[in-house]
Amino acid sequence: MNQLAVSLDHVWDAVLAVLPQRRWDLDRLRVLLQKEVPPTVTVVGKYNHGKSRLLNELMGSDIFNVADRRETIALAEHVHEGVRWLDAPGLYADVALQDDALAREALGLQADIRLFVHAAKEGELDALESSLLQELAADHQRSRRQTLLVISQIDQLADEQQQEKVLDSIAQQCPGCLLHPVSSTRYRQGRDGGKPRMLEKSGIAALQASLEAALKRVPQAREFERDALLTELTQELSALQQMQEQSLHSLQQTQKQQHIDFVEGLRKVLEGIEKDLEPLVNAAGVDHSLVPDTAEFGFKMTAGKQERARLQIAYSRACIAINGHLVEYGAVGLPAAQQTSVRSMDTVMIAVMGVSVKYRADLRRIFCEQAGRDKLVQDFTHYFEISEGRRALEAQIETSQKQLQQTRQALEELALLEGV
Ligand SMILES: Nc1nc2c(ncn2[C@@H]2O[C@H](COP(=O)(O)OP(=O)(O)OP(=O)(O)O)[C@@H](O)[C@H]2O)c(=O)[nH]1
Ligand SMILES: [Mg+2]
Repeated sequence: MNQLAVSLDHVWDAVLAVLPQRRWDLDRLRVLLQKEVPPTVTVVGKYNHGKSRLLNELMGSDIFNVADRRETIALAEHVHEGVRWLDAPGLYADVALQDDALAREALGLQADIRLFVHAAKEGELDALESSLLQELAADHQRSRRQTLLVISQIDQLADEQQQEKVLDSIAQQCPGCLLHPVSSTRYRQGRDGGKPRMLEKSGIAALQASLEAALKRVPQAREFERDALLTELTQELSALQQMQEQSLHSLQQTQKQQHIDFVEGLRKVLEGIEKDLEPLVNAAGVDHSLVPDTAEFGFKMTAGKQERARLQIAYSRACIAINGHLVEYGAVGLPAAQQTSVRSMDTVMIAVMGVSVKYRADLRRIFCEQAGRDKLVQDFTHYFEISEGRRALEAQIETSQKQLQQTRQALEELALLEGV
């Protein structure tokens, strides 16, 4: 494998990974970059329209198989006097779709010049031929690849008048096309039998002249096509890169902003809780909640019971406020690894706050001191960061980064082809 082939493989892999839908163009580009490939002429048309035979006459030797049935079923090539002649199966043979694929490979991938062959006895082009011809004309705009329209087997028409009629109707079907009426049979008879009149009537000389002119344009056309493909691919990759950069940036912004919003929101909730608890935890006088009830009070209400109930209600309110914030940010449940067999315990609230009863000193320490609040923010933020939504966002960012990296790589690789 030579140096170019090795680096081409890298370029292919890199660009194809990002633009798989461009496989065809990449393959064509590869052909164009292999400068040792001679200008390539192929035939396209329906089966039995005389394609193989025409190539043989143009080359001056019977290289390709000719038969009065569907004959050519594989691509065959022959290099003759600096031209690569490529015989292809007839299109729309409908017996084997594979034939069509091969014909299209010759047409789309390999050929610089296409001889579109249509047998005169068929009269007008049919719908499939017309649309293919249009496709090739559109391709010419893009790639500068040339198509010569050949009307073959004209000897099978009754007379000149009928020939005029057929040519006229085909000319109407594709305005602006130069038609090349030919007869391989007349050419062979004229050549072998030394009949100049027959040779002239074969139309082969005129086709050869057109073909020679087209062959002269091939180097220029190849250069144009190569540059056009490189430009198209580069532009597509650049546009993709820009889009991916924007979407990555916006994902990262979202990630950052969500974090800020979660922390700031939580701090606000905690400030509210602190205000709510202040009078309770700093109340003057005896802390009745710490005075245990004895059996003598039975079911009677005591100052201790009342105080403990007040504390419990205030604590519940605090937890409800915090939980509201957690719900808003989707950070309620524990990650799978931390889940227990008791589902009701698998909440971030319980993981952070525990289940122990809280007294004044606990509430003061937890909610009314900076260190307590900082600890809560730290703990809840930890669970927020490993919540499902945050993880998914992180994964999305990672994927975006990888995709962007691939696109950048593809652009770098493609740039290596400039000036090759
Ligand atoms: N009368 C006449 N017959 C021709 C001419 N050119 C080809 N034929 C005959 O038409 C038949 C088909 O020719 P091929 O060249 O094999 O046709 P093809 O288009 O390559 O056919 P596939 O390979 O099946 O797609 C053969 O019998 C040829 O001898 C021509 O100019 N005049
Ligand atoms: Mg053939």
